[in-house]
Amino acid sequence: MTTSPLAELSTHVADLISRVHLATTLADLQADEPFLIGKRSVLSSLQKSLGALAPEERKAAGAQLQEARRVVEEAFATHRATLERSARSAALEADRLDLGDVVLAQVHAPVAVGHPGIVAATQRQLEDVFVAMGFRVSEGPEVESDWYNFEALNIPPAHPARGMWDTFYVDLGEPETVVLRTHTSPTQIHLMERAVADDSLPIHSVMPGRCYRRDTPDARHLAAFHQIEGLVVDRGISFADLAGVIETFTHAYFGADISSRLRPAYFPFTEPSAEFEITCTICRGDGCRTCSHTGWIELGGCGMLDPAVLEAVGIDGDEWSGFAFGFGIDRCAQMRHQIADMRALIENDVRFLRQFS
Ligand code: FA5
Repeated sequence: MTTSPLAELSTHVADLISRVHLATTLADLQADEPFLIGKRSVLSSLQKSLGALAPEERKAAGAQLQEARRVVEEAFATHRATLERSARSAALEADRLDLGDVVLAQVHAPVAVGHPGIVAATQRQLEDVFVAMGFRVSEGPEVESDWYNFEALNIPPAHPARGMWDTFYVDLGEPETVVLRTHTSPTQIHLMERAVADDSLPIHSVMPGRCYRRDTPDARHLAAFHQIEGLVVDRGISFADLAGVIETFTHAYFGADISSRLRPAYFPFTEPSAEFEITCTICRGDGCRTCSHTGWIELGGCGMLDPAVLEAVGIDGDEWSGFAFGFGIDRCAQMRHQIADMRALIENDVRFLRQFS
């Protein structure tokens, strides 16, 4: 009687399964695959030997061998899944960033507390000075129509005075009809229109806010800067009232030792007009780079309201008169804190900013 080629099958299956489990890495298992379930496996040799069996025996032996192969392949797949899982966890573990130390370091580091920027702080101080003098504080939009920024201020299209303000236009509506305001003076118009509509004259207001000009930044200029506008509309107002307000403000804000002066100037919306200058605080009047060696720094412009402006907003110039002024908040901050170059205000160097906390 011949021994069946499958006589040792269960031993082979047990051997193959324990060999599967001997592999401790995916690479080992992969390398052994041909010997475990592939062409070089004992199962494949047994498959070939079945050919020698009688047909009726071959069928039963074939089914037995197929079952044995299923069991070994299942053990192989299960072990491969286990090895893949542990390989993934090992990779994740290797990538893990231990934040313990970092978090601890942050908890113990001193926390830097912010504070209002120097320009914002200056704006508040200026508002306080004017409120103490009896003014109210109002605000207007930064994006204006050509009418508010220019026309209502007696600057019609193509007027040569438009060259005084190098303008950023907003791409809205008809070309060159919407602007980033070049000064806070259009807010005067809004205020006067409102006072006429509400029948609430007189006006004693200051209007701080951001303005934009296509100016090349230098020691005294920025492209986005701040002004504070002043407007008084009342009965019997004269140039002496304007000069008194400017003088009182200068001493209240800069101190008694800083002088101011008014010099004749031209603005289309005031007549007469003046430029308002103070002693340069960097050189105390001796002359330096910041004041272009003049000893004086221009803070702003001012003047008596031009009758054409009163007419544009519907105020009776026979009954009411007034004055307006507008000056640079950044320029005030620069002079008050003796900052030689205004560009330092926008460079965000914390060593500079910390000095003004
Ligand atoms: C005006 O803007 C007029 N609207 C002022 C005015 C108001 C006159 C009311 C009469 C009545 P001017 O262009 O000179 O004027 O600007 C006034 C001030 O704003 C300047 O003196 C300066 O302090 C500040 N300023 C102007 N341009 C800049 C700039 N690019 N960067 C920083 N500050 C500026």
